[in-house]
Formats: sequence, C-alpha cells, structure tokens
Amino acid sequence: MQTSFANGILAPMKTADVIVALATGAGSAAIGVVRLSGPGAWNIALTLCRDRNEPPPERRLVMEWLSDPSTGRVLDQALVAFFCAGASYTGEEAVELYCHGGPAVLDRVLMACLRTGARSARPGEFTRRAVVAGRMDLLQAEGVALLAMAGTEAAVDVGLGALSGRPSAQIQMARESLLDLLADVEAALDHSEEDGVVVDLEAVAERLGDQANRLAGWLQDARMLRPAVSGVRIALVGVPNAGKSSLFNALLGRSRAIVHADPGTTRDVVGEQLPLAGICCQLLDTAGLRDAGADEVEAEGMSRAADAAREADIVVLVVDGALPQCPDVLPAKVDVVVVTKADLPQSEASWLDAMPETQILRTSCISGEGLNELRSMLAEKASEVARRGDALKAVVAGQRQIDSLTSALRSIETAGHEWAVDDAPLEAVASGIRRAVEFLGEVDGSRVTEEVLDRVFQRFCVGK
Ligand SMILES: Nc1nc2c(ncn2[C@@H]2O[C@H](COP(=O)(O)OP(=O)(O)OP(=O)(O)O)[C@@H](O)[C@H]2O)c(=O)[nH]1
Ligand SMILES: [Mg+2]
Repeated sequence: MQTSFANGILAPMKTADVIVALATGAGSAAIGVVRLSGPGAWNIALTLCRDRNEPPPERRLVMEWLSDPSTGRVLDQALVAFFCAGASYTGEEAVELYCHGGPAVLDRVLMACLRTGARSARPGEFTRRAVVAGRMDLLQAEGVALLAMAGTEAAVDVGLGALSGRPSAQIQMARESLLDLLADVEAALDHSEEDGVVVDLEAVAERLGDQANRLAGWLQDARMLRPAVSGVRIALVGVPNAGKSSLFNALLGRSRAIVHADPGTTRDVVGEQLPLAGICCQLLDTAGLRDAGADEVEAEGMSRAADAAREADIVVLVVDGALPQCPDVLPAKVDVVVVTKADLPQSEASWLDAMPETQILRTSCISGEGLNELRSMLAEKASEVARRGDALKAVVAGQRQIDSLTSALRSIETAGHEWAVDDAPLEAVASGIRRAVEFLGEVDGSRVTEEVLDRVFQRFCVGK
C-alpha cells in the first residue's frame, strides 16, 4: 500500500528515528559539521552539552563544551545550533554541531551521538526527509545533490536553478496544460453535440503538438547540459593491440585495465572517473574493433565499444604507431588520433591523411612521451564540451529526469499518432495524455514510488 505525503510523494518512510551523520567531507579541515535530525534530536545534543541546563535558543549559535555522558570525557568545544520542527532543513527537530575538523574529533562526537540514541543516517536521508515533509520536491532534492558535487559552472547554475523552484513550476504548468487537454478529450468522449457540448478537436490536437514541442525543447537543453552535469565521456577506441588499455592506465596513473600482447584482451567497456582541469570526466576503455567472426562474446564487446563511441563526448582513436592498421569501420566522429608506441620504430599510415581536421598526437606508455600533452588536450576539449550548456536554463538535468521526461514525450507523441489515424480512437488519445501526466509526476516526484526514491537517494552522499 502506498501512503500519500505532504507533497504527494508516495513513500511510507519511517521518520521517528534520530539520524546523525557528518555533513562535511572526509579528511582534516578547520571545521566539521555533525548533523542530527528527528524527534528527540535536541535531547541527544543537550545530553552532550556539558554545561547547559536550560533549553537552548533556537537557530542561534551557542558555544558549548561537548562531553560523553557515560564517561564524562570532554569530546570537543563546538558551536551548536538548535532548529525546531518546521524550521530546519529536514522539517524535523534538528541540531548542527560545528566541531573542530580533525577526523578523530568528529569520530568521537559521532560515536557519542550514536551511544546516546541516534542512528547513522543513510545516504541522502536528510534530504529524503525534507522531501517527504514537503519542504522540497524531487527536482529540488536532485539540485541539492548536484550542488554537493558540482565541478562546472553550468552544474552550479543547474543546481541553483532547481533550488529556486523554477523547473518545478514549469513541469507543473506542463502537467496542468495536459490535464486541461485531457478534460477536453474526455468531454468529447462523454458527450455529443446534441448534449450541447462542442469540443474543437483540431485545436486540442494543435495544443497537444505544442506540448510535445515544449518537452522536446527541454530534452534538447538537457542533452546539451549532460556533460557539465553528469560528466564528460571520453572513449578510447581502435583496433586490438593498438595500446588502448595501456593508454587508459597511463592517463589514470594506475594499472586498472588488463594489458596483454595478445590482441582481443579487453572484452567489455571499462570506465573510470578522471578529473581533468576540475571537470569530472569518465574515461572509457573499449574492446578492439575487428571482425569478431563466430566469437559471440567478442562481437558483444565490439557492439558495446561502438555504443561507447557513439555516446561519447570525446572520441580518441588509438593507433599502433609500429603497426598502424585502420579499423574496418571508423567511428562516426573522431576528435583526437593518438598514435601510440612512439618508442618503437614507426610505420607510415597514409590512411590518417584522410582525417585532416583531426588532431594527431604521438605517445608512448614506456617513455611517457606525449602523455602530458594528451592530458592538456583532453582537458581543453572537456571544458569546451562542458561549456556548451552554459547559457541554458535547464528544466530537467540528469539521467533520471531525462528518462521520465522522454517517456512523457513518447506518450504525447503516441497520442498524437493515434490522432492522425482516421476515426481517431479518442480513448487511446486520452490514455496517452494520462500516461504523459503520470511521467511528468515522476520528474518532480509528485507521483513516485518508494523504489524510485530509494534509487534517487542512494546516489546522495551520507550527511546530505
Ligand atoms: N613499446 C610499447 N608497447 C606498448 C605501448 N602501449 C602498449 N604496448 C604494448 O602493446 C600490447 C597491447 O597493449 P594493450 O594496451 O593491451 O592494447 P589494447 O589496444 O588495449 O588491446 P585489446 O584490449 O586487445 O584491444 C601490450 O603488449 C602492451 O605492452 C607503448 O607505448 N610502447
Ligand atoms: Mg585493451
């Protein structure tokens, strides 16, 4: 059974526990923030405040000595802020302890909170509680997650835009327009002209087309923004044995992928995060491109390599300088050609002349030649790609929102196709619009299941 919450989210979450987590990053810092939330959070914090007997002032910082109530051992001197229910991030009674930032200090404050009755928060649980309490919707919550990780200007703007509520309002408006259309189609279904109800179906079809265009525009902007928001994808492709995995490892600075003299070593796509000039990139090593013959596994590996090249923002064609074979099928776009094994005697590759627009770089994983240059070139290209969406005001961003909006658009388009058929079956049109409304509800979370929420918040960090 699903339970409806303040903002329509369907999630029978138990919020009675007091949760605790470190809200700041790992490692040493000047300050570390320990966050508590849930009914009873004040009591737990007060038990730790050695010298405080009277109730605390709300939403004001007070300096306190924190001590472990069971041993009396002083834990830290900290600034403490108390938030009452309805006036905190989660909407619950909450406390924030601004401690000294040494990991051991924070660890013992956290341990004391756990011994005093709190439990460790799960990833994103503070924000999830805020969503369930109706303090923000799912678009805003994902904006918060983005701001916690943003590595590009565009990602910061998208996160702040989401927090402002503008995208939520636009999704809400689109949903209301579709509901108006649905009402018209249902009126045409339920009544005839004899009842005195006249519905201009042509106008309805036109309005449906306008809605489809609006959603398609939002999706196009989201695709432009994807590299800045979710990371720039860089795929290394080429024939077997060209040195793709060696280059992958050299760029990462560790031996992540298997390297071997036998061609056909890499079978699957291997991805790793590679920060370049502050931009989060995903470097992809792929299976060598050749005729796989009857080998089904190799054929699958190559089909994945082709997908990786198609979906990549930057495609690097890796060529063995000692044996520069051209792949049977070149990727549709190549941004950089890397000729590897520069430490070995080199052979001519006249087929490379056919790619005059593409930058060509020689590298060696043995001598290190060209690797720094390649890193700088990739960093420059990655920032170019990430800047593409700079001026855009995103309504949706991130794969989950894009997927739900794409489903909404498909439902509207299906309804539109039904319309094009003679004797348009209005029931089918109505059900297409109804499905689109439901998918839009997934985007901002006004209609989501607990599983969707689980998936969204799993990706958050603990303490957010
Ligand atoms: N001398 C020299 N050998 C290299 C260099 N890069 C790679 N190799 C060698 O080339 C062979 C193939 O390297 P890999 O990195 O596995 O090539 P790959 O393109 O990933 O091959 P597949 O996974 O089979 O497609 C290995 O024996 C490597 O040691 C290089 O810069 N110089
Ligand atoms: Mg390989």
